[in-house]
Amino acid sequence: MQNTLNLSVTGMHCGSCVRRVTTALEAVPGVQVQSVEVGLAHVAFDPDKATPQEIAASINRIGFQASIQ
Ligand code: 9UX
Repeated sequence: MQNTLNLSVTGMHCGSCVRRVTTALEAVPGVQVQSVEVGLAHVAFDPDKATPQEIAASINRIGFQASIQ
């Protein structure tokens, strides 16, 4: 079962940020990155493996501020 999650992300300003956020999200078990652009991330995830809060935390941990939409 896959759920989807949209996150708004502040602190992103360039393509390097996009790569950093993508890498952080891909490291979370159960998460599949659908798209990341400056300010926004869209992922699919297995709710048995990850929670929206954990997914947001993976972004916050590297210095951005993610908000669950
Ligand atoms: Mo771009 Mo992002 O100059 O963490 S790398 S703003």
